[in-house]
Amino acid sequence: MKKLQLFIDGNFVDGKAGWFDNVNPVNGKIVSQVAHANADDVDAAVKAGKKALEGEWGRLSLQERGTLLSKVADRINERFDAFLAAEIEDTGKPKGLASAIDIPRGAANFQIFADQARSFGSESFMQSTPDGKGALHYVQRMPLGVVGVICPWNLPLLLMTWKVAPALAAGNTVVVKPSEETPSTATLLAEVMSEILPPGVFNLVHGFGPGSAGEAITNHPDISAITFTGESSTGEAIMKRAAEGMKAVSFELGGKNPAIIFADADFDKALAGTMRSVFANCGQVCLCSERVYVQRPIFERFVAALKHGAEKLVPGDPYDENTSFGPLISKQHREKVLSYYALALEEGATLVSGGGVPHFSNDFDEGFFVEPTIWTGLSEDARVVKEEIFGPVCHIQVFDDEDEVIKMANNSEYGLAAAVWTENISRAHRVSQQLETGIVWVNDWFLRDLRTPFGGVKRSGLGREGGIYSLNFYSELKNICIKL
Ligand code: NAD
Ligand code: 6OD
Repeated sequence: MKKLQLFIDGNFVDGKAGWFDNVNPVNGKIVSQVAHANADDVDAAVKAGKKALEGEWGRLSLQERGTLLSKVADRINERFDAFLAAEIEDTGKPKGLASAIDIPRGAANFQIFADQARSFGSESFMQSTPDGKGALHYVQRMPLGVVGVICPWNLPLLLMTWKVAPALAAGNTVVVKPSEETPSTATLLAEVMSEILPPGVFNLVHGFGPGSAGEAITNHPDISAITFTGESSTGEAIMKRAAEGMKAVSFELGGKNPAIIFADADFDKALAGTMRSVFANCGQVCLCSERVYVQRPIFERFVAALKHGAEKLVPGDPYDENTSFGPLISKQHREKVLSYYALALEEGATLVSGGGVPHFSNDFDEGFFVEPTIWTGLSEDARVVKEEIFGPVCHIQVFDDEDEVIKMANNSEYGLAAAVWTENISRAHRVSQQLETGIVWVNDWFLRDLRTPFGGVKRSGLGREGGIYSLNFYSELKNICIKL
């Protein structure tokens, strides 16, 4: 059985809390044993991070750090197939998806922040003074220190590197905890880091949240900042702990995202885009649309077309090119999603499609698959319409006019992303500007430019990451004033 170790101070080591199982969601089989870190392991990782800040790493110029991060990007690309296999084994996602999104973004995240590090400038201000000689102020960007990076399981490499790369570009060291469900690509990344970075700059601890490595990171007095992606309630728990010691936090949290399809949309493009935004990665993307609003003249046609699309999705072997639909991440998550399938019917939904589990007559029956599921007919107050399910689901609601749909879209405790489909450019601007979300896509979904601010409002997050916004979070600014 494969063993995945911790990586602390440049060494692969066992965890002091023993081992836990890593399960393949395609068939429920255990594929590796993972070293379980306790608070002492986390403490060793933090100490290594502090030591590295005082050593060679702390003395590198931005340009030199940029060069090292470029090498990390290159190495991920060179080991593409190993990363791909590891991501597929942990998540069961189709090979086409992982090779188009997860692994390339893992490399791209390092490349963009390598480029940013190389081109990083700093502001200066000239001040006039009573003696007429003036003063020059300039801004120095300093690292925060040791940054705790806590990650989810849905896009494991993508979301981990999205935070590790800018943290390192800004000169910090990191203690990373991937999700307990997806430890493999993080372990491969540690192998890459061991070839390129000084010991202690990248430290990896495996484990769970409460009472385990995650909580130990949030409690550690020498962690300066925590960057976290995951559920909103976990973000709230982390924030309470981070208050002690005044740790900076950056949170990318849950969503209950609306997709709004106007009757003037390009129907086929809106349909294809909504198929992706509802069902991509089995609905396990924080940006997925679980609330779909369709304008009355095209409502019936759109519902029928989405049903047709959902029923053509093929679940199964991630390596089979015909497979377009993977499993949910775990047995526990499947139970949660299936509980919403039952709840939707209790709440009076009309089941348009799915609602059950697919059958295979092979060991995939032991995996964590569910059917893509569409409902209509619920009120906006139904729990299924309000709560994040994080599965391949949507409820489709009819609407008549802009004001009505904006009100419904904004009637959520979340505010991460929205998709708007219309061919009317004025409407596109008008509606986008009124939506209470961190991101609005018009006539597309999950189209990313890594320089743009990414994050959510309300319970969907705190702060923005991406390009300079990431570097602002991961650096401490110092004003130096030189009296001339
Ligand atoms: P989760 O909150 O259960 O776990 C995320 C990570 O936090 C894991 O590594 C877990 O071990 C750790 N953790 C859990 N409790 C902790 C605690 N008390 N202290 C410290 N660490 C703790 O989330 P998940 O189930 O892994 O991911 C799915 C959720 O993530 C969904 O809600 C989804 O919307 C959200 N998400 C958001 C974004 C975004 O960009 N906004 C991106 C991806 C996922
Ligand atoms: O694309 C990104 O940078 C990003 N943070 C995506 C988040 C996806 C959520 O599951």
